[in-house]
Amino acid sequence: MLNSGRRTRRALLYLLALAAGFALYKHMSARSLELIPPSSEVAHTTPTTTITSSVALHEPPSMPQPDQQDSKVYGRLKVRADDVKSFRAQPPTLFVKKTFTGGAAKRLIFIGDIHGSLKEFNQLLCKVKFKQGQDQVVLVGDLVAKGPDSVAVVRRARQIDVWAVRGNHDDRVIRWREFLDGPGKTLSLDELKTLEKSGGLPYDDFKLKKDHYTIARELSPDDITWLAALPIIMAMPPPYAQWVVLHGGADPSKALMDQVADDVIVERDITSSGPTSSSKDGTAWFDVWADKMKGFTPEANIDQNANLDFSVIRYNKIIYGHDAGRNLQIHPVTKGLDSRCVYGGQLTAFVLPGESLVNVQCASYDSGDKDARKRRRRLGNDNANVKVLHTHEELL
Ligand SMILES: [Mn+2]
Repeated sequence: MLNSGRRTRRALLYLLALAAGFALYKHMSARSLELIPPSSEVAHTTPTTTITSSVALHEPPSMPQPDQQDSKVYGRLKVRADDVKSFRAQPPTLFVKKTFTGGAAKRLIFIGDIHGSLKEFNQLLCKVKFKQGQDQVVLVGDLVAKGPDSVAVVRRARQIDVWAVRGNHDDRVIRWREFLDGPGKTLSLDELKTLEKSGGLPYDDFKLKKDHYTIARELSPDDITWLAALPIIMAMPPPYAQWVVLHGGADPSKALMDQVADDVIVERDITSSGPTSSSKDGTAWFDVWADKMKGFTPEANIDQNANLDFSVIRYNKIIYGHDAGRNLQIHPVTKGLDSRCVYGGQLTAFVLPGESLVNVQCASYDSGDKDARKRRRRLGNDNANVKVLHTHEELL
């Protein structure tokens, strides 16, 4: 009886702490960090994300099967009250790059889903003869999770000043960090485990056995700010103004400005009811996109005017990742670059001008994830320990 009384008191204290943490979090978020793009760039912000409940920490979980996790719609907010705006959850849907850094046209090197494969990232940079200041690397998202060196990949990406879009795994890490910096701030790992068992974690795709939690803790404040600011869709500057980058897919029935962020980062198929993350329930989104583009003339887009109207459907070539199941997909108007690196496939680069493909063979990192998780656990929470151990210059 004594024990159960103590447990009840402890649970009450714990709820109080959660409520206090959440109140503070609301307060901080309300004063919000406004994302101001550099003046040479234009950000179109996404419409407010759907709010499903104001207090849902103990909402019963819908338990997805492990292999269905990628079929979930990500980013549905459960913790926030209606008036809480989070810049982390709401980066620009569309970010239009109007010029290259330094002004001069450069080689663009698009790279598929890296998933923490630092060694292969550096080997690929080496193989394409990447030169900082002369070339611009553009990542299609999913920099983190599954592979061994997620934090170092983020550091390396920042170091070489990549452009990138948000992938669904980046998104999950960002939401974990947001929770751990906010309502979950005071919770120990044991308390988080208890919360997970009772279905009390704020998102269905939060699983403590996955590595997103650890990565979220290890990223420095600067890392997480950088990662969270990545847009959902990025349009390239002249002379590549018809090229657009996103992680999953685009909905061919909508202009780029009107795309739904939650769909874009997970999309694989189009069904009669719209985009889905499934690759079995409809038509591959890139086939539908190619059909749609038949009605438009690419020439209208090749005036190299970066002030193009993104509020109407127009001719765009799209570079994306996410669909490891379909592997490399190179078509006239779409280029799918996820060639299964983290599963022992290749890491692929698509290079403009010239549309050449370059790849490196990857080690197989995601065979159950256990070893990678153990290595990360040993690193603990001291992000000073996580460094870029080698760079591609050292491989030259
Ligand atoms: Mn993905």
